[in-house]
Amino acid sequence: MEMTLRWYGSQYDTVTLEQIRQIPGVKGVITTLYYKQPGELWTREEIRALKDEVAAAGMHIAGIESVNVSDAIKTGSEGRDHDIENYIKTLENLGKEDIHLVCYNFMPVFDWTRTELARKREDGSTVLAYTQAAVDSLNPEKMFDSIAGDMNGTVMPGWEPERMARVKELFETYKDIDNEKLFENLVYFLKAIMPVCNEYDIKMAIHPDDPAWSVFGLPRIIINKENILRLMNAVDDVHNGVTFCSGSYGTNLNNNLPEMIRSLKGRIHFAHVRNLKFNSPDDFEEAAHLSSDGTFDMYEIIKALYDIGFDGPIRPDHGRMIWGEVAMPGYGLYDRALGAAYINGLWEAVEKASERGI
Ligand code: DNO
Repeated sequence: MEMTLRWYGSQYDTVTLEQIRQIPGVKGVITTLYYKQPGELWTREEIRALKDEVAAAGMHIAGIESVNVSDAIKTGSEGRDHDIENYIKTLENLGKEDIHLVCYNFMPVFDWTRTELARKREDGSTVLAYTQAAVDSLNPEKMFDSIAGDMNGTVMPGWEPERMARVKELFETYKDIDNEKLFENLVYFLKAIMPVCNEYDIKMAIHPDDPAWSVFGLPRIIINKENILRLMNAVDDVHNGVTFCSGSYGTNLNNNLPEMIRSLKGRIHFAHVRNLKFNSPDDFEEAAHLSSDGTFDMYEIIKALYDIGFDGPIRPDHGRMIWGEVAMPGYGLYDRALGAAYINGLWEAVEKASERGI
């Protein structure tokens, strides 16, 4: 595996490349052209400028998170083929710039959903949290307003104000889309892009839906072992792969994370590793990465990744806000750096134990 950190670009991120470079073991960043709209073409020049900026700080781009998929592609409506054309050209340009991993999602309307961005914990840190009761009592159009005040002046992925201003219209667009239709549209998209992925060896890595159940009655198709394996089989090409996100699949306590990892051998191209602490099955918060702070056995997650021979980028995921840092919720420097150090430690222990036959 390669330890990495997500970075949103110098205009958007409170964390600098210079800081990231000092986290032990991190030489790669996971980044994006954050200003690009879904469906827009990424030029080679823009990609190269980003690459040069990262290289000037002594690092490299280990993957893109995300090249976002447009609503026309997700809903299979007018403009889909045009947007797929742009997606293909973008992948070609990434490939020519020697970038071979792309994370994306196929979630309707909202990317990941949390109901609190700054829940205070006993130790004074604040974390992202979710309660089903809060979602159930909320008008989806008010979702953005209800959390916008806690974004610390940042633009959160999937929660861009321009996008949120169109929430009502977006709901309308998805009104005839059920799980099967959404799945079909995803397969259509993947089949269209596989040739360029093969030509440039670009590994597509779908991010699971978060939380792993339907919110506001919207369809959800990447939430468990059964449906991720169905997708792997529907487009049976190594370039159709997975971002294994423990914090997203883990929102459903019925998902056995190490077992899921083992079932996806050869198809996990990217891993997001974080812990959750469940107060009840309907109320969870994003704990520190440490096993004992949350509900998951992080050792077993890392061991499963090690055992299947996972060799892609891994990144600590949402961190707590600690030590007075003011940053994008979940994406501060300090707790993610602690997460990286912890995951590195687990990996080293698992690797050495295995090499020594322990
Ligand atoms: C949240 C992230 C997601 C993820 C996208 C991938 O913090 O994990 O926004 O990047 O779903 O396209």
